[in-house]
Amino acid sequence: MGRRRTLWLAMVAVSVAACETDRDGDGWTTVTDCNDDDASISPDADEVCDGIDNDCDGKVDDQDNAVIADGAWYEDADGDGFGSNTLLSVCEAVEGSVEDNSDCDDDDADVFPGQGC
Ligand SMILES: [Ca+2]
Ligand SMILES: [Ca+2]
Ligand SMILES: [Ca+2]
Ligand SMILES: [Ca+2]
Repeated sequence: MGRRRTLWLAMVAVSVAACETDRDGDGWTTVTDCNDDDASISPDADEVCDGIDNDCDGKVDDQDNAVIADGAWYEDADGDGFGSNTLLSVCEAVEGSVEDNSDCDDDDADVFPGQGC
């Protein structure tokens, strides 16, 4: 590598660093901010159910275990319609999920509130 090319690379490196801007003023620059035009989106943000990656980890909504869902869905392992205490990280009801968490035995479909609980 020639001296000129080394100098050129050094200049490019300096100008790339100078391009590190924080357009939306959220404290994160274009390098770490996955949306530098929206201050509500940054690695500091909470992941919410809105179809976009709010916290810049590459995972959108309920692909992201950190998601804060609007509702609460619990696992219903035995399918009796009553859920266990296991809160699911989902944005909307999925198969095997219910909005209830009152099942005292989620491994037995014959035991549920009013029936053995
Ligand atoms: Ca931002
Ligand atoms: Ca995310
Ligand atoms: Ca989101
Ligand atoms: Ca159940």
